[in-house]
Amino acid sequence: MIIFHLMSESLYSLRMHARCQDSHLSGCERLAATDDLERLAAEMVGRALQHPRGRAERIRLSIDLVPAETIRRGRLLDLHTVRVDDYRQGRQAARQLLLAAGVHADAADAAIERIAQGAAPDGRSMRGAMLIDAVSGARLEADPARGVRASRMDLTPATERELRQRLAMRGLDNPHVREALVLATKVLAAPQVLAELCWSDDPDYTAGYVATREHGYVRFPHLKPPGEERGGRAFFVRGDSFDPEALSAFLEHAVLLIDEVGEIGGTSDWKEQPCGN
Ligand code: PML
Repeated sequence: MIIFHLMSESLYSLRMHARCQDSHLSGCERLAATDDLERLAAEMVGRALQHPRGRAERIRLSIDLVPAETIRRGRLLDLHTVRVDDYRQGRQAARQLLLAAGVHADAADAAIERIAQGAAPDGRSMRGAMLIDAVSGARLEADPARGVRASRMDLTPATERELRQRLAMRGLDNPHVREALVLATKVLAAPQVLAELCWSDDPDYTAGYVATREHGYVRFPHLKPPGEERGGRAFFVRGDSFDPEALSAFLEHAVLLIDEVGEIGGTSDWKEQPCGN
């Protein structure tokens, strides 16, 4: 549950997007106090230049002041890991969790297949997420190449320190986990979103997750085979009450500063549900 209240200090929103050979390479988001701005901007540029899929040819860095009165606060989703043998079992387990969150089977299957095949029109990974009608499986985003982005969210420095310590105890303190957990927390704060499915487009990183309000952020160490570059995100929405403008405005523009760590749980074995069709 996200609890919102007002901040007293303004912050800067930093957003980086890097491209290589005319396609998306890397992107990230931070919120920073004035004192941290230069350090974080330099870190973002370094990251775009050292990406495992290549060296950035174009880096866009946007920095915007965020007035104090527009900043909301919240708590991270709880996290735990489900052990799966390989990506096929991982996708079955992810599907099962999506169904438990109210996503219909055809919609879950369509999203898994689209991410696996490269959801952008050119068959590559999208920069943003697909918006999927949780009942019909129809794609709802206005621009299927760009998709929808979740932006302007971060941890307070003290929360980041605590999160890193607690993730380190589980061997999970890496940027993939930290950034995905923050992003999923913002996505699930949107009342229209039922669930998120994601796996990485980094060929060396096979893990992914399903995030839901009931179960939090559930990681699967394998949602794709090693070496595979295609990955991405799907946000499942209730088609009957879907308001595209309100959802995009919240995901892309509302500012969320997270000041509380949720539960960082251990690893459990996946158990197939007999009726998980
Ligand atoms: C990404 O970094 O591209 C997405 C990462 C998803 C999984 C992160 C995790 O291991 O929990």
